[in-house]
Amino acid sequence: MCIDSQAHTTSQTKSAGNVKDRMAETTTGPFLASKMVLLYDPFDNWTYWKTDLGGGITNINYVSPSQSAVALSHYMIVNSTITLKDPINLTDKCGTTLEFYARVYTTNNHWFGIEASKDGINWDTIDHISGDSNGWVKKEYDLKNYDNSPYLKIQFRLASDGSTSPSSIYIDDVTISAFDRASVG
Ligand SMILES: [Ca+2]
Repeated sequence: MCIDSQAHTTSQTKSAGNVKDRMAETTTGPFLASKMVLLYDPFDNWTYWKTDLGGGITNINYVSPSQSAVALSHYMIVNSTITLKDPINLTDKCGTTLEFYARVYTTNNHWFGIEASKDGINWDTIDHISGDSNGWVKKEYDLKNYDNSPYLKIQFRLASDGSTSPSSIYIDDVTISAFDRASVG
């Protein structure tokens, strides 16, 4: 659901209408709105992403058969990024969420960053993970701060201190979804 001031105000305004209008809202209103999947990627291919160094797809580990995305640390590589190629348009969208599965193993001062951007230049850190996830874990993030933005890019980062200790992140089944604002009143 889109719990923001605009949706709320509209709903309140409509509630001032007659009983028939309110009944119509009850049957067609926000509670029946379904979330739209704006991007779903099981990493069968590398169509939607780009990487600077160290990123790609692999069949070593996966949730949905038979590939996932991976970034591996190597000596002298400080940052491996996996970045959405084309921005997602969230105009008139709300309740935006990001979900994916991750399998994380970081050593030393290496870490896995989940980042989002409204311009492809400045990146906000959504989460910062280190250590061993002990297998695949589902991650879910609220991206409502990006609701209605005409531009959203997601970036996964394996940050390394340049040491030779191995770290790896695997990512699968990335899903970005949101409600259509019109469908929630
Ligand atoms: Ca997959």
